[in-house]
Amino acid sequence: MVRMIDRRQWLASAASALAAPAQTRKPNIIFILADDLGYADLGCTGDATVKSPNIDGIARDGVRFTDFTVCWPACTPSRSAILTGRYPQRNGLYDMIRNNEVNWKFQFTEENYATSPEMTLGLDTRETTIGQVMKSAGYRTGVIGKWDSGRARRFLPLQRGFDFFYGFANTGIDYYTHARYGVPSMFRGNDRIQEPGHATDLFQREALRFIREAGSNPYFLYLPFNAPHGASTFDKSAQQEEPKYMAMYKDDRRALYKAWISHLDDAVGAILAEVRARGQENDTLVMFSSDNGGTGKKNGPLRGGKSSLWEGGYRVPLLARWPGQIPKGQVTNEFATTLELLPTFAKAAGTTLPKVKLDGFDLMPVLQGKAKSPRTEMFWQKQGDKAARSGRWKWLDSGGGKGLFDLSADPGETADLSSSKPEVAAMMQGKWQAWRKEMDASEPRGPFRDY
Ligand SMILES: [Ca+2]
Repeated sequence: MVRMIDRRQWLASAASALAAPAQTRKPNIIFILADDLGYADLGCTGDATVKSPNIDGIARDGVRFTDFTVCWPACTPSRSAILTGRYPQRNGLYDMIRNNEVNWKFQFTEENYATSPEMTLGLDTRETTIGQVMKSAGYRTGVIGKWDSGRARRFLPLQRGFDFFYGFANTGIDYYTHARYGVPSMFRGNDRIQEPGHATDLFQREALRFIREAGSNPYFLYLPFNAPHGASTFDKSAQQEEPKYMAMYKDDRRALYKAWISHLDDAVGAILAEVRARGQENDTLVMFSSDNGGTGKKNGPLRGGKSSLWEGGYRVPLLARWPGQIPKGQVTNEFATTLELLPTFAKAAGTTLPKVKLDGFDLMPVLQGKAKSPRTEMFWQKQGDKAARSGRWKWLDSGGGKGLFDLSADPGETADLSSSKPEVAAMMQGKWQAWRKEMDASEPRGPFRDY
């Protein structure tokens, strides 16, 4: 008797063979974040005196954005948006976790640090982090470097969706002592540790360890280096960089800053080499950015720097590389923000998004040069300072200046058009107020809003 093939079964298997030609491996994702690296302070973004060949290589092998912004012009809130995919004003961490006493050269003891804001404040535990999203997709997840989202145990990475944490939880340390104004601040997992070494070298070592330990499991590595941020120490004469990096910038007014960048670049090179040596290059999406603009009154062609809502305060480099997926050597002026990172990573991992209001979208088609960015608008608030972007228009109302600017013609924000185009200025102010209303209507989150 001839065995009849079940036709429905045959059709189903033929269809699935067509629909899924090969079970593609979930990509590893390494997101490298520099701290206070300015828009134009890499070789590939315009400063030929800065030696950053490995970071430049990410751009050469992939795509570089010229119009990419963070959500806040300084550390903590900028990172909260990366971790949650939500505006800082929505996730609740919309100002710094930073003890004011440090401004007065206050030397902390363990006892008075324990009850200070740097110890007690953190990203609201009701927020879903990118670590939770990637872990639920089967990824091994790690944070190496500057967490800056809460120092009490319930706020530390191991309690926030990450399998691995090596780094510090507050907003800055000394590169060698790893203390923050007298308080030892380096962690492995939930435990504070003290060991010798330059922070950049230690973070490199731990990144290599994390990659090796992941084995064949897909991994998500969030790698926020503290370089090239200034050292958080009162002893301004204390050494903060290795002589070999300082020697690269003899007689340069910004020698230490540039030495920090070149040291960071070597660490990036070692990590990329490890990925290559393990045969993971084509299975790994590598992205690089900065948490806010560089310090100073200008950032290359951009006006303003860290802490300001001029473009120089929040426009940063974004580089992305994924061989075979992202074409080489692209430079794009498509507009995008860090709000796009969580949806992009989740989509690349093939997982679903958390069931909360997210403020970004999957950026991959833009990274691949296949699509225009859907982002046309963006809003910022830092205390009383407000800014809005819509298309080419930038509106700003801040203690450091105000006006309306056409970024397509005037990226340096030199010509205030608010009196010649009052209707546009009014429209932009209205958009900002509507956004603020939406933030006020969202469910309150700590630590600053009443919840
Ligand atoms: Ca920063």
